[in-house]
Amino acid sequence: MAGSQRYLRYIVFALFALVLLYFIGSSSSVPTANWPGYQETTSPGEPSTPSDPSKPSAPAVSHDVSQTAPSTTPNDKKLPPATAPGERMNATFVTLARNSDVWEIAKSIRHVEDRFNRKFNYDWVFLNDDDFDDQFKKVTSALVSGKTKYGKIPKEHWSFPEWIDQDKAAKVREEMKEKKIIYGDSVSYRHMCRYESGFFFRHPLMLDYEWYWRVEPSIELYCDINYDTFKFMAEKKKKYSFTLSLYEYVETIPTLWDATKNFTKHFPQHVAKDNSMKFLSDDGGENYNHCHFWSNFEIGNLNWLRSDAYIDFFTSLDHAGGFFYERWGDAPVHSIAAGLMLQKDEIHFFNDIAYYHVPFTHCPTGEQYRLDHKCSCNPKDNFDWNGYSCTARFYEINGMEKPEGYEKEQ
Ligand SMILES: Nc1nc2c(ncn2[C@@H]2O[C@H](COP(=O)(O)OP(=O)(O)OP(=O)(O)O)[C@@H](O)[C@H]2O)c(=O)[nH]1
Ligand SMILES: *[C@@H]1O[C@H](CO)[C@@H](O)[C@H](O)[C@H]1NC(C)=O
Ligand SMILES: *[C@@H]1O[C@H](CO)[C@@H](O)[C@H](O)[C@H]1NC(C)=O
Ligand SMILES: [Mg+2]
Repeated sequence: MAGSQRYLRYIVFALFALVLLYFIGSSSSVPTANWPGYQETTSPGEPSTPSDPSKPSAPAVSHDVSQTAPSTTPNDKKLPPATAPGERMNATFVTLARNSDVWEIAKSIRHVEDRFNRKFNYDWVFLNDDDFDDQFKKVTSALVSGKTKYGKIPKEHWSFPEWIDQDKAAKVREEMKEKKIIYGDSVSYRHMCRYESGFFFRHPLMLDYEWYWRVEPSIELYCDINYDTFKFMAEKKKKYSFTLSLYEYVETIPTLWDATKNFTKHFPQHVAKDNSMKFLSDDGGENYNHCHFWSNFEIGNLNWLRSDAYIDFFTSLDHAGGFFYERWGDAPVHSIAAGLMLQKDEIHFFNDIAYYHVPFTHCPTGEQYRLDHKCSCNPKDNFDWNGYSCTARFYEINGMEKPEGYEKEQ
């Protein structure tokens, strides 16, 4: 008995010695610095590893460390609180995605969480025409700080309406393929555009919310957002917002404006008096200039999209058939709706949300702003004052003064 006890004590001691040696060894070897365990035990301010500094193990503290240590400066900037205080809005993020988008949406979520949502913990709704698989749910729910919800799109919202002539639609896809129009031959892209135009805000999971922020796979955010953007929208009485605007590819929407004019003729009551027609048209509404807000980013009001005005607009367009006979995008559809049916001052340009969706970047104009908000975008990449952007026009029709230094970015 006594012998086996001594034996046990010996093993325990040997193990302790091994652990000690491991710590001393790893504190000087570069690659292990990435191990979470290592970082935890050596984070600044905490007592360091159990090595005795008087022991000859000192050489284990390598010359690298002793040379760099005096030159490191403590971060004296005040860190923001982990979570913003105050009440939350009735709001959610929303993403339409396929299971195969999991890693690209994972990147997007990480950007949104790091720059904004870790402070606010808003929910995130994921929608798909198929069932989400376990991996998609596991990865995304681990990344989102709020609740995650997963919805399947009902078949009626992701198929051809009965009034669509299938042969005519197929012929168009063939022609567009020959003309090499992007996504011109895709059926699923058309369902996607129609869904984002007319249905996502009516999905049962979305009925629980008043505000949404749309996020697509592979987007990036480049500056800290330190206030509640949903609350801002509500307080300023905004209904729709954007970060990038540009001219739509004409070949995809040849008759969208005709369908719009037909709508306003039948529903003049839905047209706002102080609207943004000047953003959409250079001749008082006769022709569309193809300006639109890029809808892969949107913060908006769901009750507006669920209003009679918007639903009548979508239904009218849907019957005209352009989602299938042409290739109408949800961006011009949302933009025309916002431009005609909202008051001018209900549309907001989020200059402070630095955003990227291939191939365009919105990087806020003004160096001090970028420094204060820890922005990582190159101001040279900013698209706002480029000739293909419609953002200068938005400034002009709203009598807004362009930010200082914009000329240098043209
Ligand atoms: N569930 C599902 N989601 C889709 C489908 N097609 C596109 N989406 C999603 O719809 C959104 C828009 O699709 P994208 O492929 O990004 O279209 P895009 O932004 O015009 O083009 P990209 O430049 O390729 O990003 C994204 O959030 C996609 O994940 C589809 O067939 N099924
Ligand atoms: C959030 O908004 C939706 C849509 O307006 C509403 O039905 C729901 O009751 C609201 N929830 C809360 C908690 O206010
Ligand atoms: C014009 O709009 C009305 C009402 O939405 C619709 O009934 C009619 O079919 C439309 N006409 C055309 C040519 O799209
Ligand atoms: Mg996209």
